[in-house]
Amino acid sequence: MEIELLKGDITQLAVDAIVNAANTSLLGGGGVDGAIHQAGGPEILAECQKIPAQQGGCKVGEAVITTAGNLKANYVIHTVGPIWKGGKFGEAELLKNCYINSLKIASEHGVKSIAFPNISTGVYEYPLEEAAEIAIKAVSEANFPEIEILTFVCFNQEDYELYDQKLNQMHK
Ligand code: AR6
Repeated sequence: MEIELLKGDITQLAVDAIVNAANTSLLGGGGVDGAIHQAGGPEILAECQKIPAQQGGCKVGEAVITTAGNLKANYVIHTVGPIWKGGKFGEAELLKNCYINSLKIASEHGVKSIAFPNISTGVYEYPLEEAAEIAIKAVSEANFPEIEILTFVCFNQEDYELYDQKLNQMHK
């Protein structure tokens, strides 16, 4: 799997699937979640609303998949990152699970290209450097041969520079 880095708005990407940093209700929110629902239109929320009835929403570290509505992507994969509480509450494992479970559900749907935002590092306050290390390690070690290209999407320059540095160090 090729790993790419991009600075910009994940809602604009023409990839098979974009990942959303959602919350357990799956009913929308701020940050990248708000941006995805706004750009993708009501179809995404309509599918999300059906999920809780079947599965009880989405637990932290897990992932579900819906249409991408009006977006260029075919799917949105909604995953719920952990809220940062200092690091002693299993946050690292839960964050890793977000990446692995998103890739798993993507591969089950024939996704060949996928883009991730920096899950948990906004409203949920996960320290960016640690989150980046977890994300890069998780996807580098994952074995989903059907997925050809993975893009980390950073929304601002500071995050982009940190990811660039970490990718050069960690992803050989
Ligand atoms: N494209 C790419 N990245 C973005 C975009 C965008 N359009 N918009 C924001 N980001 P956050 P979390 C970045 O807060 O910390 C929501 O209310 C942002 O700069 O969106 O997992 C949910 O409903 C940051 O780097 O997600 C949950 O309640 C990253 O996306 C809660 O926030 C994640 O920030 C989830 O919090």
